[in-house]
Amino acid sequence: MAYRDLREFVRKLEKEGELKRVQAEVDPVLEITEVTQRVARDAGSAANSVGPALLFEKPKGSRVPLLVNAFGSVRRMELAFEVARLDDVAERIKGFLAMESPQGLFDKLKMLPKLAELGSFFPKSVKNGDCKEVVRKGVDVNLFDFPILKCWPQDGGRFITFPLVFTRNPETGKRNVGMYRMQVYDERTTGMHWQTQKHGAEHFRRARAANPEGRIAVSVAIGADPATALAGMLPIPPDLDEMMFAGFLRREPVEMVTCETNDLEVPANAEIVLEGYVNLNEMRVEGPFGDHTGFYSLEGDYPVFHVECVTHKKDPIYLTTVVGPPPQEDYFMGYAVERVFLPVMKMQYPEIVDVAMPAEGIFHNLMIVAIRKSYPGHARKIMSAIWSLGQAMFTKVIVVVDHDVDVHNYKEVAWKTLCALDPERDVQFVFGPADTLDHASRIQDYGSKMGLDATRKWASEGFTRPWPDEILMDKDTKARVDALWKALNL
Ligand SMILES: Cc1cc2nc3c(=O)[nH]c(=O)nc-3n(C[C@H](O)[C@H](O)[C@H](O)COP(=O)(O)O)c2cc1C
Ligand SMILES: [Mn+2]
Repeated sequence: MAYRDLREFVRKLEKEGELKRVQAEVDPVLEITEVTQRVARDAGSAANSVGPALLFEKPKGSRVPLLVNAFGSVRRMELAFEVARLDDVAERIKGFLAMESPQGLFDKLKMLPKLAELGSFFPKSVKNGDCKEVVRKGVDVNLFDFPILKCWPQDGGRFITFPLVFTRNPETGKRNVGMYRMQVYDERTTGMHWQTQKHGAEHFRRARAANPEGRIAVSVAIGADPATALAGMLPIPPDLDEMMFAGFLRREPVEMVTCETNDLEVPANAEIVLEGYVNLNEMRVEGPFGDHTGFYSLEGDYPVFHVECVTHKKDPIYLTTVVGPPPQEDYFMGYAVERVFLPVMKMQYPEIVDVAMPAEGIFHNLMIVAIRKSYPGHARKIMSAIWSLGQAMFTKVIVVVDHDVDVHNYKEVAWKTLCALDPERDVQFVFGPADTLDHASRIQDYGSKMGLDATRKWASEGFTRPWPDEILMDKDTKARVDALWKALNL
């Protein structure tokens, strides 16, 4: 059974010893970040041994409790998706990808249950939802009712960090949901941090091209059942509905309810919903914001979201996250994405054996890819493939290694990569889109990338010297020493 809503997930986390309640009053301005840093980060960076989720019951200045670090470990991501291992989600995706076009009647019959299952993930419209237990409109709207964090000292203000931003493609009418931070300017206005390559930004651009003086409806849900809450950050293709994907993840359709003041739909189980619009001719300075790079992202001009109506549960929980020096909570979200989408990558590029995005590479700065190399130039072909694959386009450095390198063992990767390189020969530079948060690129959103071909070089690639074997002890000697081992008394 899928989680009904966020609070059911909170109860689950508590039962599993994955959540602590904080009863003392703590200020959402900086203090909650500092507490979260001490709990979540001092527990060490080992993937499975980080601190618990925190439910702040008395954020200073608000009556709404605040949940942070809810997804800050591999275990909690597994609980969120209700699987024993993240690979189980990948296996399910693989099952669907393996559905080849049916050849005959028998094949068609075999596919029916899967197709029915697929159909059952589509979002379902419902008449009413808990998210509307309280409705406030116009001057009764006050974002400061909620314990919105100011995360870091130089932040430009308070930021909503875990929103689901709903818009419709003005041309196709298709829904998009993205997680884009929102800087609170006043009681009823926020920024809308649509980075230029993201789907929300595309909706904005298309609407503006059609009618520069118009506006676009936007609704924002904060806090929902875990699969739905996480769906906003999934790097899936444009016009593929994130709510459908959430339904797939939770194995139950997401129930959607129409907003009070615009025609967008939002998850009925949302804790809090902000309804409003973005003017297509209005931009405002957004930032700085202490970002997941571990540095402040600089000020920039972004669209402005006007909130006309707030709806929420009677006793809502405010879901948020803190980004900052890696690893933070978002590392575990990214790690789950890496695991879950690996089969999709492999389907398109079967030569890919495994990929890793180390926390220190903050997703887009470093991807290590192991391939089964089959032909000359294969490593460079994979680099090009990754640079053209959805949001992997942002990858600043790609390291391609042979299939026998464990990409998750960074020591092995560093050692074997450095040994395999003839730098002038094996480094590939290209230009292309850069992540908006990359502060080193000469121009925002555009910069260079580097690929390292750290595979064994072949004669067919112009390498005529012999390539040495890796040093490994032979089996027989190992067996003899195993037999001797006790007697050696070491
Ligand atoms: C905690 C967190 C905060 C994020 N903030 C932003 C943001 O402010 N702007 C942005 O464009 N993307 C942000 N992202 C990344 C997007 O959510 C992600 O790229 C997503 O796939 C965008 O959805 P879209 O592909 O439908 O545009 C954030 C991701 C996380 C996990
Ligand atoms: Mn999207």
